[in-house]
Amino acid sequence: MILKNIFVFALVTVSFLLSCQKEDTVEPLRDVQEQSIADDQSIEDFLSSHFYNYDDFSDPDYNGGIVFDTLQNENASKTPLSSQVSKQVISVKTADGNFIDHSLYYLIAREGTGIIPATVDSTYLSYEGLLLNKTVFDSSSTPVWFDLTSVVRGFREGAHKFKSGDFKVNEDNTVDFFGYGQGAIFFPSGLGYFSRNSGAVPAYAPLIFKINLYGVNQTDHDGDGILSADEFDNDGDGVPDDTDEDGTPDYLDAD
Ligand SMILES: [Ca+2]
Ligand SMILES: [Ca+2]
Ligand SMILES: [Ca+2]
Repeated sequence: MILKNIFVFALVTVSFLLSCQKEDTVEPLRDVQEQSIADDQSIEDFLSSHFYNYDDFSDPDYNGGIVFDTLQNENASKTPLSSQVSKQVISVKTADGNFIDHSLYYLIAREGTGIIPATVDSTYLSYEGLLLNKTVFDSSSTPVWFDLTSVVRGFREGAHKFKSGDFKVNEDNTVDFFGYGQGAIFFPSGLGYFSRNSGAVPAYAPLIFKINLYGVNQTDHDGDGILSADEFDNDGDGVPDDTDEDGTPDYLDAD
C-alpha cells in the first residue's frame, strides 16, 4: 500500500527521465559511430581516473551512497573504477537501419538479494544522474517508480544489472530498505539523449547514474496476459516489435 501511494507521488513529480521528443535542429546530426567512439573514450578516461568509496562498502552496515573521487595525492593508490566495472556492448539501430555498437559500463557495489528487472519492467529506485564532470543534473533520494520502457535505453539496460531488495515498515510508518542492489552505470550519448538537449543535459553528453534498486514489478502494459518482457523486443534490435505493423508496438497492442 505504501509502495502504491509513493507510486502516485512519483508519477506527478518525476518527469526528467521520461524520454522527450524535442529535437535539436540547430546543429547537423553527428555521426552515430564517431560519437559512440568519442563518448567511449571520455567514459574510459573517467573510469581510469576515478575510484569509488569501496572501503565504505566493505562494511555490511554502511548504508550511504556511492562517492566518486579522483586518483590523486593520498588516493593515488586506490583501485580505479576501470578495474571494477563490467562492460556490455549494446547494438543500436540507427535511422538508416545500420547497427552501431555502444559500450555500457556498470559498477555493482552491492548486487541485491531480490529479482532482476526485465528491461521493460517497473522499478522502484532512488538515483542520481551526473555528467562526466560530476555535475548532478537530476536526482531523487526518495525512491520513485520508473517504467523502464519510458526511460532512455542506457538506463533501461543498466537497471537490468541489479537485483531488488526487501523492506520493512516500522511502527511509525517509516520504511527501511535492505538487501537492495546498489551501483552505478555509465553510458554514451547514443544510449542516452544523443543530440537532444534535455533539461540540464547538453547534447552528446555521456551519462552516469548512481542507482539503488529497491523493488520490481513485472509489467503487462496492454493487459493481454503476455508479460511485456516476452513481447517487447523479441528480435533484439532495441526497437519495440510491431508484428502486425499497425504502428502500435506489440507490448501496447492488446490484439
Ligand atoms: Ca502484454
Ligand atoms: Ca524489435
Ligand atoms: Ca501492432
